[in-house]
Amino acid sequence: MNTTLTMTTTSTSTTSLPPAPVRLVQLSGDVFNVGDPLPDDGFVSGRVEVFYNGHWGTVCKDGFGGVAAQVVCNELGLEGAWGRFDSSALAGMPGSEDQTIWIDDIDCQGDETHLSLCGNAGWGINNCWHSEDAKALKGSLERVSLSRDRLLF
Ligand SMILES: [Ca+2]
Repeated sequence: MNTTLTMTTTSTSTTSLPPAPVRLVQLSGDVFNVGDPLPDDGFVSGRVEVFYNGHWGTVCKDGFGGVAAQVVCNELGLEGAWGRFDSSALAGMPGSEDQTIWIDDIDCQGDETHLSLCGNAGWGINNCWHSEDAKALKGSLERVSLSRDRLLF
């Protein structure tokens, strides 16, 4: 009698999720979506959100640096300057406390077409607070340096 032994390997590292849209929710409450035109001053910033399972959720800042911010800006159709920043002014943006934290432990290479294609812990798996919500911006460094936001590359 022949028996076949099947070995199943299980990855314990990060996973890659299907492409999911992102958006930036600005401090004003205005939402910047894929393909939206830049404001006249060429500056846009906000909380990074990703759409999954029927609703928008947030992204934890763990692993979210300049490379991940670049992926976000590329996905949004923004070229040029980019960055990730942490801002006390944005930390308590309305709405975030009610949202699911969809992505944590992000690990981007920089050439991903969607943020969700970067390595991460899996949908909804996180150990974060909303005070750690990732933010991203696109704008000139001159404009950024005039703000009170703290740039973290
Ligand atoms: Ca984490």
